[in-house]
Amino acid sequence: MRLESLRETISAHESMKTRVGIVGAGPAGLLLSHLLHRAGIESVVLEARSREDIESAIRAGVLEQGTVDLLIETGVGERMQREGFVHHGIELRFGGCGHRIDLSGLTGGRAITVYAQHELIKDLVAARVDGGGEIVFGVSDVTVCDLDGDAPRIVFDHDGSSHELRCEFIAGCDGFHGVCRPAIPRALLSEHTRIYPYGWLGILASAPPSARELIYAYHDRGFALVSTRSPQIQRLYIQCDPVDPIENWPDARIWNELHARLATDDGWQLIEGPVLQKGIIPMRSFVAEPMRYGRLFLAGDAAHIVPPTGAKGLNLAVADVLVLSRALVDYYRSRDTNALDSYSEKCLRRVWRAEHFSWWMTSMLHQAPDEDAFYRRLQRSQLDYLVTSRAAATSLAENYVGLPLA
Ligand code: FAS
Ligand code: PHB
Repeated sequence: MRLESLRETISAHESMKTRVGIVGAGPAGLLLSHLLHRAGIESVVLEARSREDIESAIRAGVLEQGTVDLLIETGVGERMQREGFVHHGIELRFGGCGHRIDLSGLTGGRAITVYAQHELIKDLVAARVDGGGEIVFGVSDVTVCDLDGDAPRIVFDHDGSSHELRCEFIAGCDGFHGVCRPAIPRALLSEHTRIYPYGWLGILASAPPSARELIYAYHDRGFALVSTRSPQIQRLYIQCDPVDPIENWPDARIWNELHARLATDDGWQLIEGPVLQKGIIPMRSFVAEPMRYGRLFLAGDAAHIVPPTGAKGLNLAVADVLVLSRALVDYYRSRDTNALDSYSEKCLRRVWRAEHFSWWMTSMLHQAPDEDAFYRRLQRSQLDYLVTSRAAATSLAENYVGLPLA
């Protein structure tokens, strides 16, 4: 059903019905809707923001091998294959020297693909709308109801009137600040949090790449990361105070810190360019357990957050909805609920592996204001071990490219 006719349906009946109600049109919600559609299972996606907003939000940039393979296998990877950049290694830079980690050589050929999250969002929205998908943009006052029965509902406002979506399952894909996780009774939910004493200042710059692969730099002044978006647009980050107002960071100061933190003994040069966008993101680790309550299933950032150092956030969302889509297929094909009943436990095993890897990468590479010289020696020892031991490098590589999906 195309968007316009959906509006007529909504306005005519004020109440809609579908099999799976999905709250949130981020990577989790959109990919889940796509995977369900391919299995002939109807869903409706309710999104608070506009299509333009979600297709322009600058966020993640690295796709694991498993994510790439899934997008290609399910028919939404064509532009990613054309416009994304496959990277077979990353560089760890410290003490004025760069050390390449041969991701593909250490993992039997697996790699990462650099492809901006908002580009993936465009591809998924196009696939759903072109495939007759039902996405309602600009909803508000969303409430999920009757989760502990077999007929849950989502009540929401849209275009000035109240609506009800009656469904059989609800996927809470509404991110860390959404309404679905809070709908789980507090007594049943365990939340695990770590707040880091630093954040990332990210910029988009109009410049050619300064390096062929991503550079993760450990420096006394703080962490720095060189990533990319295209031959013309580069993505760079520096560790900063998470509560610093962005006004404290004029472009010249940002470039000065990047030059200082990325300097090498062999004269490598960082190429500057006009800064097109800049912002500061705080960092936290967070896991909510369980990821299910009755007919509500949480997926992606609604259930867990990782610091971006391990490039896991988007990829965990993909892993969750692959498990959930398969479990819903089992249910609708044979009323088999085993996979639904084991959804949370199965997802949390991968979530905690990614939480540990992201915490480990973050703790190793960032200057911690409340840590001492002993801690910094441990960081340097860890880095030296990584670039001199095949076993240590293999462990980093297999986690970074992503462990095989379920
Ligand atoms: P998302 O947050 O992407 O999507 C949730 C959607 O739900 C949003 O579109 C939101 O508008 C909608 N929503 C929220 N409340 C709603 C409601 N009540 N009703 C309807 N809709 C509602 N990860 C990385 O791997 N690498 C990175 O470099 C990286 N950088 C990031 C930078 C920023 C600024 C942020 C915020 C996150 C970053 N992340 C990064 C993590 C990010 O990529 C997430 O892991 C990823 O977007 C998770 O996808 P979803 O779970 O779909 O959640
Ligand atoms: C990005 O390109 O945005 C990016 C790359 C690697 C990370 C985090 C973000 O670890």
